[in-house]
Amino acid sequence: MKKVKILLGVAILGVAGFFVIAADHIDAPAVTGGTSDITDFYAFQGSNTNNIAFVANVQGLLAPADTGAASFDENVMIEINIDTDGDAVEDLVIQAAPRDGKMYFFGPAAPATTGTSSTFLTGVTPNTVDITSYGSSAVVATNGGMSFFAGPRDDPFFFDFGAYSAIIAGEATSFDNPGMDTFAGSNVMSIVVEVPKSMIGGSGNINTWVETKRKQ
Ligand SMILES: [Ca+2]
Ligand SMILES: [Ca+2]
Repeated sequence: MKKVKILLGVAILGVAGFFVIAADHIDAPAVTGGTSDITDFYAFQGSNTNNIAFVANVQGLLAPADTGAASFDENVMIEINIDTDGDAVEDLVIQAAPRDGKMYFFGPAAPATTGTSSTFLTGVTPNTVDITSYGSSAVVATNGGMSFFAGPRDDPFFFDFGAYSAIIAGEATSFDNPGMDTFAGSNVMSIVVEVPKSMIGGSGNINTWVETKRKQ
């Protein structure tokens, strides 16, 4: 489910019909708990049938008391990759990077480089949204049929990590009923982009994944 290089996080993957989820809480040591640590990636139909929404969450397990001080890292780019022709190579990317309280979104557009290295898209005008502060109503920016959000959110992921670990260790054979949501009450830093499917193109089936990349 996960490939890690030093300073690089990748949450994979998903095929088919504009609905995918990839999960990746609890990460490899090089990025665990860091500002580039991906928790989850979601893609699903947007607010109408013509749109698709992408959600990338990082910096998981933020305690409420710590969330107000959490921030996106200005040296970390979050890149949403979209493969539209089934070869598992991105044809389009959406890139997000913060500066001075705003999140800048580039694309979707064809990347100059594919794979593990990325450069910011050139020749496109980024869209911006004020990063929502913890406890405030969501600030959403819209432009050209696209919508953008960036800020802390309650982690929507549900998983009983304690029971999972016990099963893996051979100390249990099944999950408890009810289970315990390890992520209940914890927060993530989230970016959300909704775009018209017409901007994605292709056959309607896509592969999509998210990467975080630290400035070198
Ligand atoms: Ca491709
Ligand atoms: Ca890429």
